[in-house]
Amino acid sequence: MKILVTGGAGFIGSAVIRHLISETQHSVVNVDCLTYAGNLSTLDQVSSNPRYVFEKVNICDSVAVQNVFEQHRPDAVMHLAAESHVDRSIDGPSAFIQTNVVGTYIMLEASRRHWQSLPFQQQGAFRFHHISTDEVYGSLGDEGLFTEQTPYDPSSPYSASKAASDHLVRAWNRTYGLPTVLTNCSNNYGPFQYPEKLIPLTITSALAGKPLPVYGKGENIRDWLYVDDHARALVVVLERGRIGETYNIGGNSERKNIDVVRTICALMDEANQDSNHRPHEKLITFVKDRPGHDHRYAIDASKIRQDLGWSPAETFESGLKKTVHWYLANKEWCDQAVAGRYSGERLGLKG
Ligand code: TDX
Repeated sequence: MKILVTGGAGFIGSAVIRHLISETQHSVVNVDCLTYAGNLSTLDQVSSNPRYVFEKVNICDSVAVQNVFEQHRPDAVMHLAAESHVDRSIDGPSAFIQTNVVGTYIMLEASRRHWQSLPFQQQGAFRFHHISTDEVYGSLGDEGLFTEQTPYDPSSPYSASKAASDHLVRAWNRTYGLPTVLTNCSNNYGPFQYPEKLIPLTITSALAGKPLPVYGKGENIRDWLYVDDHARALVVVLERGRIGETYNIGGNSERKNIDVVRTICALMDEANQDSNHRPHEKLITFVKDRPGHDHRYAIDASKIRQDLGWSPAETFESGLKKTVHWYLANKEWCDQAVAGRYSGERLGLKG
């Protein structure tokens, strides 16, 4: 199958492409406009493969998107391109509305035109897979889990834009019959994540001996999913998910933020015995809370496990250890990713 992947130079998209090229026979057309968070070096290990092509295209450019469909005639779309950082959405929501809402609309319309032009048998096999987040469900209290039936209740401009895009995808399925599948995942972590998100920011700041900002009291809970487990789940859903269905994907790894940061500090102490910054825990700094900060996310992933046989391979402990070691071994990648763009400053307080 030829799969058009949007956002393939990003953190999750690049993990999906590495998985598709290394572990399957599918071919890939990577459509990415290379924003600050996009980085083609994430694809070095697969980019010379003849089953891989890159198209530098912004999904908001409908003419360029149309050309990509006409030129490559994909059998499926995996739509991952998105602005993803909650704090940036608080400071500047506009890019989130453009890319996540308008960009998804443009991808849906181009997919619909393309799908309608396919011969009848190929129409049935076509898929539009929209990759989304558990943040669309809002915040949990201390009990309960997000299921596929949880009502939408987004809190941030980011999660509201993803919720809007999910609604568009369902509407294109119900109204036009476009064969869609939708997934909502919990917090991803792993190699190549842009060092603005909690885990890579904590690791890179600890390495540099900089303060480790913990919002509020660090009591907020996230449910962590190793990115390669997520990539594998996405391909399972694309290949075997039922049209019109939604699947939640989570790693069964709920942790308080403060515990995540402390565990990273302990791993850094162990890995970097000669560091002057040991014990890294002394760098932890409690800072003003994020506006609209969701208390807890936790995914019930029983549907994807029961219907499609997927479950995560990594525990949080094994995945976090791999991640810390990856960042320690790839300091240069991090330095280049942020150079001239981001220096670890606090984001999300302009609201
Ligand atoms: O410096 C920090 N200190 C801190 O305490 C940062 C950057 C975050 N936090 C807290 C806020 C959250 O409770 O850590 C938690 C995780 O924060 P982020 O890494 O910003 O992720 P989150 O806001 O939970 O959203 C992420 O998961 C769902 C992704 O960014 C989204 O794209 C995804 O949809």
